[in-house]
Amino acid sequence: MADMVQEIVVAKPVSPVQFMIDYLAVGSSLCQQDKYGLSMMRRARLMKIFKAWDKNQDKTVDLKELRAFTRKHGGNAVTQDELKDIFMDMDESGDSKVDEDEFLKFFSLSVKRMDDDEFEQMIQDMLQ
Ligand SMILES: [Ca+2]
Repeated sequence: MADMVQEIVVAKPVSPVQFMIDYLAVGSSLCQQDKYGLSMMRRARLMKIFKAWDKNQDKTVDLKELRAFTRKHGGNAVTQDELKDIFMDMDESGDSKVDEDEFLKFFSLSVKRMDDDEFEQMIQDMLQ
């Protein structure tokens, strides 16, 4: 416990509560958070999705790739217009490409209030 408190003081995580939960669940190294408050564990899981989207592996996702992915994964839940809106939300720099940073920033907001079960369920749903 003293170790954990020590690490919080040193690491100053964006989400201290999540940090504590992760610390107890997965240990010291995987609970470290990036600047968006994502733990290394969540970050790694999200990057799996990013890689699944990034079909041509150029480390960015364009709208075509996102479309192809949602189509393949039964993405009738969102319309083309909605998908474009989501894409534009992610594409902060407006260069029609979503890079890892933009992707992680976007998802860090959506997953902030999820507990680990909800988070894992979302990942599973998206990778199905
Ligand atoms: Ca790409």
